[in-house]
Amino acid sequence: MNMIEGHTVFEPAAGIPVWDIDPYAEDILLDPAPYYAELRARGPLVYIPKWSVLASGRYEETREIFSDHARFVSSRGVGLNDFKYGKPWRPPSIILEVDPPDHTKTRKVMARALSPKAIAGLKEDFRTVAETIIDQLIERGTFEAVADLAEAFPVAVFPKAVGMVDSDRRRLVDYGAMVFNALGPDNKFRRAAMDQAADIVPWITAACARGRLTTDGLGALIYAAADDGEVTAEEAAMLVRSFLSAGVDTTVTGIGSALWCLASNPGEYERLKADPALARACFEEVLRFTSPVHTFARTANQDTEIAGLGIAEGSKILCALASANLDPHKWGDPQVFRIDRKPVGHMAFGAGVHGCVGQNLARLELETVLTVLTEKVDRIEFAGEAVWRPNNAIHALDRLPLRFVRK
Ligand code: OVV
Repeated sequence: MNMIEGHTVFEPAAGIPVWDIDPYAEDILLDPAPYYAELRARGPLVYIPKWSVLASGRYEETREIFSDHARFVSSRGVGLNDFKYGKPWRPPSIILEVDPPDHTKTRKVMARALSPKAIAGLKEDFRTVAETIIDQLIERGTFEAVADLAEAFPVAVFPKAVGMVDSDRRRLVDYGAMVFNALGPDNKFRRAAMDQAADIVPWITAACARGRLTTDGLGALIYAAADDGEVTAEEAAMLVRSFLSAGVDTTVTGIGSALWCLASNPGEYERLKADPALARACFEEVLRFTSPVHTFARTANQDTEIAGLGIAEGSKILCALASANLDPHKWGDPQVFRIDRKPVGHMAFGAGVHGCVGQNLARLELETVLTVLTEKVDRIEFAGEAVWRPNNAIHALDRLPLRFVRK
């Protein structure tokens, strides 16, 4: 069989434009908006010969693909590699890289551990930590917001919420980057991330063991489901691994991007200060506008079609969630960051049965940070140039020099 990047090579059906581009090129990962605009303009689907994949960047079709877990499966991997043909770099996630009915069981256990009730208990601690960190940053005046706030806050609250005895900021952040870079081709970003696997993966695996978790955290809720026979003890460890895969880099990126949006749009920060109840809506708009997870793939599990265009079984489809979130047909003025837009239906958390199971926790983190900012910080100003960090699946800042002017 003719393979590329771990999946079968296929020819595009009639009517699908061929586009000679590499969506994983560094310049595109750093500044993807022009790529998204052209992707949407070329059609509902394009064929990219460089990696023999289809790509979807319009809102409607991207949503259709994501909403149909039977035709467009996750069990063959949500990156370029097709798990049907090759061994994945790590044992597949038993919630991300799986389809119903297997998915239904693990999703239920995770959804319970991340329920509004479970999350509500974290509120006070999140606020205390946010106040402490932000007070220190105000004292310092200028600081590097990726390390000093976007990473510092989740790494202070999230491992503790999970109940981790071992917490290692660098390894947790880099594991997230590894999981997301692994979804792309074997390019320099994936290789650089994978170089750290020998150090990080055993550490992550050990940290998920029941004996390395407190009895009162989210991790303990997962192991309680093992005691009840809903999942095995091995599956419980795998689900705790999913917390660490999906819960760190994503929220780090969300906080960094929120600060970048507000520093770039001081008028919107003024509106947030005037009405802090908009913190949650502001976060949803940050997600729509910046889409931390820019791309997830699906695999066609049968011959099918989208928008009348043929899709052969085994086709990998890059679903550019970030592009769907910037589609003018859906959003009217997508290039405008407006904290009261309330972008219902944005794709940043995905859609369908795989829609982000941790979104309530992500919202609590961001709502807390944004609320504390409005209480203490009068102005958020750039103190240098924002620099983005290329990643095959995440659109994140590398450095964000800021100044907080106290209220
Ligand atoms: C990158 C990512 C997102 C969601 C879930 C997981 C990973 C997982 O490992 O379960």
